[in-house]
Amino acid sequence: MDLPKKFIIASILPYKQSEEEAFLDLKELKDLVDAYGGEVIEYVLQKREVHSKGHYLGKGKVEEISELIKSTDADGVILNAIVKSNQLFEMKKIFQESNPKIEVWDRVQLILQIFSKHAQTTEARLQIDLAAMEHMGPRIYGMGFVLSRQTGGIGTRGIGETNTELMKRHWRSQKKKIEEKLNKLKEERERQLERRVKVGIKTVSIIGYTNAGKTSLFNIITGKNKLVENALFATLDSIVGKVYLPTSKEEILLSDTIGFIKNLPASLIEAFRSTLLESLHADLLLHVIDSSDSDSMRKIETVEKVLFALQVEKKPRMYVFNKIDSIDDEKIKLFSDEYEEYSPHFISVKNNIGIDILLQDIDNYLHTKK
Ligand SMILES: Nc1nc2c(ncn2[C@@H]2O[C@H](COP(=O)(O)OP(=O)(O)OP(=O)(O)O)[C@@H](O)[C@H]2O)c(=O)[nH]1
Ligand SMILES: [Mg+2]
Repeated sequence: MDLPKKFIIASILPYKQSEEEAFLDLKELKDLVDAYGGEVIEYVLQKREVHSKGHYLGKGKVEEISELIKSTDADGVILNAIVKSNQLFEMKKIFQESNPKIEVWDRVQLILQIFSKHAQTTEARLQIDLAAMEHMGPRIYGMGFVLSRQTGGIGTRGIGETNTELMKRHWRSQKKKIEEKLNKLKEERERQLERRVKVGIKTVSIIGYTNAGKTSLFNIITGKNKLVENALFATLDSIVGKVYLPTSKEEILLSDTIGFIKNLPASLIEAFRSTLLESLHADLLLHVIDSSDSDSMRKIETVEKVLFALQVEKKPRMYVFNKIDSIDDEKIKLFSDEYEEYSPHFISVKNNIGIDILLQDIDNYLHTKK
């Protein structure tokens, strides 16, 4: 089956949300569609507070989208929210009258599709499949999500629309299989970590919103050459590299991992918990921020919320404002006042500014704390 490429994006605008926020949300959804490799051909906005039970959007909007599907070559509809799978299913049935091949996704499904495209390791693929199965429930087999080879997804397509009981049973047994495979991999990871703790190697972890420049920072510090891309979710796996600190000459480990984004359901955060394990056990977190992003403060908050969900909100962290080649001094002053308690650093990986001082301060931090 071909995955959809041309999308109509629909968003509900709650009355309390400002136009500016709504615009930023849509912009991010468009960036996500770009990262997926698709194209946005129409936007549909609906102003209403409570979403309609049966098919999420109001009747009028559903009709409007049906007409748009007929008059364009759209083969996908994306709702910019977390939507129940039965609502998506109901909408899909209606939209199929306009185009039998239409797929209807919510924001999470789009993110999962991007994840599954970028996942490199078996573990990442299994995690994504598990998150998708949890998010979509047994309806997953009829919702255009292709499970990876590791999960044994081949040959299961199509059950969804014919036999509900069979589909549920299959879903349960597949989910169990993935969980077992993941547990084995997780144990291996934990053993590695324990060995490191025993040897006494300190770890510093890079975290932050997607596209902030985390991998760029990781590369410049470790001398590695991991993929850097101006796209959301270029990195999905955890990577660890060795670093020699400038003064103490101590060898530490630096890790880079998946970026965060808002509106991620708990199941996805849970699924990536083991990928984030390195960060969860780190001695210090470097929270990298794209300072040139007009929405950076809201993104900082999102990251803080995810840290809270992962129960690591008490971990010491430094805020590392990246891309200062693209902002003025006034903005630097604003950030340094606002986030004083997080020992803000200002860097540009692009122009190699501030990296030495950052490393020196990491060294100082690791050697003065109790
Ligand atoms: N102007 C500017 N751009 C930068 C700088 N550092 C990184 N970038 C760009 O920002 C984009 C994202 O960089 P990545 O390092 O892939 O970001 P990331 O945080 O690892 O992103 P994900 O892995 O997708 O979450 C790329 O296009 C980089 O070239 C910088 O200092 N200045
Ligand atoms: Mg990255």
